[in-house]
Order: sequence, then structure tokens, then C-alpha cells
Amino acid sequence: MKIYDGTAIRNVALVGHGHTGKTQLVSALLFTAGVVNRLGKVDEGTSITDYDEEEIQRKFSISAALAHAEWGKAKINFVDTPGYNIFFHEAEGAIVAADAALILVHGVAGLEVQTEKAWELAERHRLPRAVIVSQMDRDRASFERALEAARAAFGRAVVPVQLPLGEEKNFKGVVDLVRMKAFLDDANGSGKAKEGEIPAELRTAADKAHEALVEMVAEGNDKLMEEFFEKGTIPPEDLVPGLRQAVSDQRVIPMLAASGLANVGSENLLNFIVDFLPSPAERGEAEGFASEGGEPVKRKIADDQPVSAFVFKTVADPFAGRLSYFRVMSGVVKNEANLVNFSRGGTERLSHISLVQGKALAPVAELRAGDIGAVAKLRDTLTGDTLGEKGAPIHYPKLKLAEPAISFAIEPKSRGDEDKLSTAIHRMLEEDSLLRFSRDGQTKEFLIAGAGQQHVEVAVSKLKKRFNVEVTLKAPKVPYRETIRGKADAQGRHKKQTGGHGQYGDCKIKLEPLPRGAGFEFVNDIFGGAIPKNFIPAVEKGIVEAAARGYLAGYPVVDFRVILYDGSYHDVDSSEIAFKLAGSKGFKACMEQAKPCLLEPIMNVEITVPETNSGDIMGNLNGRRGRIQGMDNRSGSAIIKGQVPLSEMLTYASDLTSMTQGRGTYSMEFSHYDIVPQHIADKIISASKAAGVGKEVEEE
Ligand SMILES: Nc1nc2c(ncn2[C@@H]2O[C@H](COP(=O)(O)OP(=O)(O)OP(=O)(O)O)[C@@H](O)[C@H]2O)c(=O)[nH]1
Ligand SMILES: [Mg+2]
Repeated sequence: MKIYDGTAIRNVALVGHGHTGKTQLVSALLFTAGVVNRLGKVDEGTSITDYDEEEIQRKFSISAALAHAEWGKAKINFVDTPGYNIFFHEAEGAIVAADAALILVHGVAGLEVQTEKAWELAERHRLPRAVIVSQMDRDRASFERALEAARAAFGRAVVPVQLPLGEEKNFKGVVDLVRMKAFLDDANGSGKAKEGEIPAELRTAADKAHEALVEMVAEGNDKLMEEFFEKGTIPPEDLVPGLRQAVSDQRVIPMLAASGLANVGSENLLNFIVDFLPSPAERGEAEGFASEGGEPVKRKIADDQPVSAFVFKTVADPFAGRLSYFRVMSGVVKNEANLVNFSRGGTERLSHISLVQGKALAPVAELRAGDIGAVAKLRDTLTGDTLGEKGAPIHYPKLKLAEPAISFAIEPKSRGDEDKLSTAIHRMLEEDSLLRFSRDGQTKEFLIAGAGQQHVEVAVSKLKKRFNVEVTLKAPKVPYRETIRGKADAQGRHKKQTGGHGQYGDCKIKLEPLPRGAGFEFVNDIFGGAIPKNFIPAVEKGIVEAAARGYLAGYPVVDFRVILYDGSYHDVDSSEIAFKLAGSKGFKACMEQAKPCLLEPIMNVEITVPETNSGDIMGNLNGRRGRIQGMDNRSGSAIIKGQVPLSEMLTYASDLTSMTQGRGTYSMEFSHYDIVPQHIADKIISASKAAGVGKEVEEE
């Protein structure tokens, strides 16, 4: 393939609610552009961007995927992202590769929970965006209704640049409101369209919509406004650059119609992307930092700048090894280049840089500023790292990390599986920023945490298929934590001085609560060498380890400060291990006084149900210790938002189905930790005691 420079590239991310047809649409666009000679279909497992076994089996996207097509003089890079809420963190990671977002709105369902999340995501990244009303061929699809809903949610900047030619089964093409022509699609599903006059029955609607578009483009552009007032319209030669600028400035959010399955509207959508969405070069500068946490700096997105590239995704392949997806932020990345990993130090050789087409890689000689590609087998580079030319360091912002919502214990099926488990899981953690893996200090169980049950199930399935490690998934666990509400002051002394070489460590510490989310702080307040400097880290280590094992019910203690202020030592008998044990003892003694309590994760929950169910749903949430924060009504549905403890939501999926006869849906994400009410905490603590937690062998 030809090598494109930043002015001829368009990087677009497709984002939106699950099932809106993002993956299908990418397939249609690739087919229309001649990349493949058959229309790939999600339902048949032949789409380009849902290539992973898990995706083919489940028929939805699990991770972000790349594809690209040449169209006219440009190359379009597509970033297909999952819409399903528990995989949405993938969209968060991948959107940094894009310069514009296509937000898909389902032609029948209209706006959904993740539509707004997708919008917020694009807005946070300050990306120009367009709304695509998808699946226009379906029964009861309505462009008009989608427009109303999008305007109500996102404001009047949402303006059609197309009108559908027919709807539902008769969706046959689009009216281009910029050029004021009709484009009737080829009946054989090639995605190509024939230009013609706007049909008489659409003329009035098209004129009105054209006028609305012209007005929106002129607003905020004095020169165009004048022209508009003088002539009553803006001619296409001015409207095209005007609209392009307005999209780039995010003053106008164009709305289009498409069907990925019937492959209607594809040619016009490709033209739209090339004509009206910004190139990386037009975005101008990339923002980064001179050092991790240092001063902000900017780097021009241009070939003549020093090389820098941002790794936005990692794929773990058991055979091919690690595959890193990167965006060239500046300069030209040549094959075989040696680049410094500014985030971790060390140099990486980029052998075999490639373009990515779903699962297929095609080697290229170089990638210019603004382009996207992949490279295999980097040694130490992970997602979120910046690579670049020696002597010109820059650090692009790290990706926002989401918190897992739920954790499960897993059990390796055999000894062989146990041996392979940890290596395999660590490869998977590189690929998925939201998965967490740990081992319970007391029960010795392996714990795996993710965004939801299905997220964890996918991980378990990947472990088996990719890494040949079999585990069983046990009942979900709530990741409780412990903290303190009061201050404490105590001594921890470890002394064993009978016969032979003795052990002696002694510390005095204070404990203080810290605000929620603050974690752990250690203050060394020792004066006059009451404890020799070299033993102080041992005291801290003893405390950290004891805190990780928990005090009340075996959950990690968080949000507290330790002040080490005094102690004593013995010239011969003091050792690191003795001070570690002293630290751990001091910590436990403090915990007794410090009013310890349990913390539980509180989730933001959003539930969509038929309006008639809303009363029952809210009553039910109250019974789950939920706090309702609001309710919206939208075309016959009620959307209820609230905060509910995770422990009360573990069986919600099936309860919601039975309360609404399967018509309710919900999503939830982690919000914060809060104190567990005493009567509930008592039960959790006695259950953990019964399970033997905390009965560790004293470490002496
Ligand atoms: N009738 C019709 N069905 C479509 C169209 N596009 C997609 N579908 C179907 O809708 C379902 C979802 O399509 P996908 O392309 O997987 O949707 P997605 O937005 O990628 O979904 P996630 O990956 O979960 O975010 C599949 O069953 C598709 O066959 C369309 O234009 N018309
Ligand atoms: Mg998809």
C-alpha cells in the first residue's frame, strides 16, 4: 500500500451503545472501498474487526480493533470499539488513536445508555464527531426520531447533512444536503450510489434541512454569515470548507444515515469522512509532558519533527508474542528503528512495523506522523507508553484506568494449570487494563477482578483457548476493604532473647484515618536514632503486609497514615525481620483502638425499563439499600439512576429480567467505597471468621 502523510489520513473511531452496528458498518465500508471482495457479517463471524474467537462466538465486540481503507486520495483508519458497558474501557483506551468519532445511534432503539457515555468520551478527548443513525433498513427505524432524541441530549449543534431516501425496507440511499443531490444505492448491495435529482416528495424537506444546515455553518463564522444574509444561502464552494471548519471546531455535529447490513449509504459516508472530518495534520499539535508528571509540552504532528509514538493497545498472542498498537504522534517511524521507551527507559527495536486489517498484519517500510500501525515483540513496552527518538523525550498522557467492579475466585483444574496460570494471566493483564489478578492472603485463592461477570468469563475462556489453562470460576466476591475511623497510638515489640542469637525489634506508631481513596501514607518521625535508619523500611514493610492481610475480616486496610515516632533496638539482636514483625504487631495493636470498619464498593447504576415498571423498580432498589438520584422518561421508557452497594447487585440481572419480563436493561460502574452499616458488617465479619480467615499462624 501507498504510504500516506498526515494530510491524507483520517483516523475515525466508531463508538456507541452495544449492538448499534459499528462492527457491521466497518465491514460495509471496507467492502465498499474494495478492501475485501465480500461483505463481512458479524452474525456469520466474517466481519473484519470482530475476529477474535470470543467475539465470533458471542457476536459482539470485546476489544478495540483496527482496519483501514484507501478512498479517493486518502487513507481512512477505522477504530472499531465495543459498546457493551463492561467492555467499554477498551473504547476509552483506543479513542486516543482517533481524530474524530462517529457516534452510532440505533435507528430503532434511538439513544441508549452507552450512547451518552460514548458522547462524553469523545467530548473529553475534544474530538470532532458525527452522529450516524444506523440500521436504517430495520422495521420501525426512524431518522426523524433519532434526530429529535440526539438534539434533546446533545443540543442543537446536531444537524443532518443527509436525509434518508426511504426508510425501513425501502431505505435505498441518501439525499446529500450539502450538494443537494440524491444518491440512490446500487440495488446489488455494492455500497456504491448513483447521483440524481432529489425526488419531488423530498424536495421541501430537503430545502428546509439544507437551510438549517447552512444557518448552523454560518453561525460563528462572520464572513459566511454576511454572505448568508446577502444571498439567502451559501454556495457549495463556500459551504464545503465552512462545514469542514465547523465540524473541526465542534460547532456542528453532522448527522448521517446508514445501514451496514444492507450496505446502503456507505459510499456517501466514506466521502463524508474524507471531505469533512479532520486529518491528523489539521489537528496540529499533540499535547504531552516533558517528563512523567512534569511540565506540559506540545509537539507538532508533522513528519519533520523528532519521532514520537504512543502505544494505545497491546494484544497478547501466545505464539506471535506481544503485539503493540501505536499511533505515530510526530516524525516518521521507520521499520527497524531503534526508539527509546520514555516511560520505562531502555531502547526498543521496531522490527516489522505493520498496518493492521482486523487480525491481518501487512508490513510497511514506514509510518508517517498521524498514522496508526502495530509492531510485534517489543521487550518491555506496555499500553500507555511513549516511544521516541533519543534526545527528544515527550510523555503522552497515560490512559485513564477504570476500576474493576467485581471479583471472582478461580481454581486451576489441575496442578499443570496452576503452574501455567500466573504467566498466562500476566500476559492477559497486559492486554486488558481493567482485569486484576491477585492471591488472597488468607484463603490462598486466586482472585480475578473485572468489570462484570461476562468480562471475567471472557478472560477465563481466553485463558483456556489461547493459553491452554483451565480454571473453574467460583461465586462472585465483593471486594470489601477495611479502614479506620479513629486515631491510635501503640507499641509493637518483637523480642526473643532466650538462648543463642536473639531477635529484637521495637517500634511505637500512631495511626490516623485518611480521606477515602487516599490509600496509605508512611511518615518517618524518628529522631535521634531510636531506630537505626536501615531498619525503618522493615517496619514499614511489616505494616504494609499486615494491612494487606486485613484486621476485621481479611480485607486490605486502606486510607490511613502511619507515623513511626519512637522505638528501640539492640546492637546484636536487632534485624530486619525482627523490625518487620514489630511493625506488624504495632499495626495490629493500633487497629484495636482505631475504630476499624468495613468498606464496600458503591456502584453507579442506570436502569432502563418500560415506564409502567418504574415504581416497582424503585421500590426494589430501596430494598437493596440503593439511593435513587433521578429518573428520566424517554419515549415510553424510564431511565432510573442511582447508587447501590455492589453486594446488593450480584443477582440483579435475573431479578430485573423477571420484574420486567425481560424488557429491562441495566448497566453499572464503580463509583466509590463507603462504610458498611454495622449490622451488615457484623455478618460479613462472622462469616469470614467461620471461613477461618484471620486465624493465621502467629509469625514468631
Ligand atoms: N438490519 C440490520 N441489522 C444490523 C445492521 N447493522 C448491524 N446489524 C445487526 O445488529 C447486530 C449488532 O451489530 P454489530 O455490528 O455487532 O454491532 P456493534 O455496534 O458492533 O455492537 P458491539 O460490538 O456490542 O458494540 C448484529 O446482529 C448485526 O447483524 C443494519 O444495518 N441493519
Ligand atoms: Mg462491535
